[in-house]
Amino acid sequence: MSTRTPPSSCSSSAARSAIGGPVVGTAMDVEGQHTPQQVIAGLRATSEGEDLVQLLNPEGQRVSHPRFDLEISPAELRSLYRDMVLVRRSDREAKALQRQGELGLWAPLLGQEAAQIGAGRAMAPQDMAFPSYREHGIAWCRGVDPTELFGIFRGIDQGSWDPLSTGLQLYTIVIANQCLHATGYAMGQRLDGRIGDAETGEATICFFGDGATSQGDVHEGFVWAAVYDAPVVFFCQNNQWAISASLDRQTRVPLYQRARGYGFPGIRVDGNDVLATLAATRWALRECRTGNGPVLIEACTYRMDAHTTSDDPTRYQLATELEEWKLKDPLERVRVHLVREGLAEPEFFDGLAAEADELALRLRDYCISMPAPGPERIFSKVYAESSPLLDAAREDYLAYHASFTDAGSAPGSAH
Ligand SMILES: Cc1ncc(C[n+]2csc(CCOP(=O)(O)OP(=O)(O)O)c2C)c(N)n1
Ligand SMILES: [Mg+2]
Repeated sequence: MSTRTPPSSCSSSAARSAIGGPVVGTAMDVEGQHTPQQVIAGLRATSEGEDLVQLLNPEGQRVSHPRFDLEISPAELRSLYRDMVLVRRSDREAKALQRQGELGLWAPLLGQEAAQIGAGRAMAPQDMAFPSYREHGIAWCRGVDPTELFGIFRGIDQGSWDPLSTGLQLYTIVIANQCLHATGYAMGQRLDGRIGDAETGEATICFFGDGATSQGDVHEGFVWAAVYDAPVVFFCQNNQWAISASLDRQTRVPLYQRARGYGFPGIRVDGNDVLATLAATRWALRECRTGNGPVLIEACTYRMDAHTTSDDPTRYQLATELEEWKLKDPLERVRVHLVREGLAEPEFFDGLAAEADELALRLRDYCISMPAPGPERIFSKVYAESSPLLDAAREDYLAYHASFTDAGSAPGSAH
């Protein structure tokens, strides 16, 4: 490709196609209007761009959107805020537990609460979610207790919840792999005739990151989902970074516009706006349940902490970038809105703070007293059914384990 163009953007005006021409549907051409630096800066804007769906701006004011609106009661608004506060508190507690050696690793969600609570609360009980490894807010909405996530991050199990009864598949570490799983599952929903009604039909929602969009699995998932009209919402949390690789290393067009090339709609929402995320995801899931899937949603947000607790973002992220995003904090704008509009009393905030403290204490108590699993567990949790080979390996390993006189020094001991 001979022409290199500035990277894509969360601001539609900055986008150009990979061959250098303007992208259909964008407001203006780049040349003569923006320097490459301005275009890159535009990548990180959630509050700009004419095609960004936003219903609550960073200042906490309701704004209207011609296509998406939301009738929401004060009680529902408080409930969304409560979800975000409690999910953030669990996330912060998990990080502290990791720093104290109680968890092996943690993948923080700080900054992505609105994207996840909006999407999670848009789901109906019969819908199925396919997460990656940072979807703690989705787990919360599906009724999976944060303690269930701790087993994975303490390294003692591979996920302990029931995907069928919760409507949440297990975490996936292999980047983008869940896009194939989700597409296959959604194709099954269609083949089983479980779609057709916006309320009672079923849909699938698949969560992945901006970095994942460069994986072949996303492409394959998009193609199969499109040509089989699979009822799947592809929900991309564009948090601007894939570990240390910034968005301009993934794409030359805004990610939501890629849907067009596959033949399904793509929507870009302010991922720090819980109302916009809820409205757009509700719409997309209803489309899928009706039989009009798939849909791509790009939620523009920001990872306000490290990629994981093993990462040091100060090596590659500018502090000023983080400071800019703090002004778009997903919780703060709802809090300001609730206060300014008189939709919540001080007692509500005090009660919520106490509830968050209680939750954090419960999580900590659970984590530090989590029982270590026996050495046989890795043999019972990988395959659905045993085999002679597996039986032999288990017997060998248990005998080896038993040969240690000091049980605490045996391989596989948690302490
Ligand atoms: C197939 C594969 N390649 C590489 C990795 C290592 N890896 C873990 S997370 C990550 C970045 C993912 O970034 P993104 O999709 O933007 O998700 P985010 O972590 O930002 O939520 C990479 C490359 C992996 N887990 N799987
Ligand atoms: Mg990312």
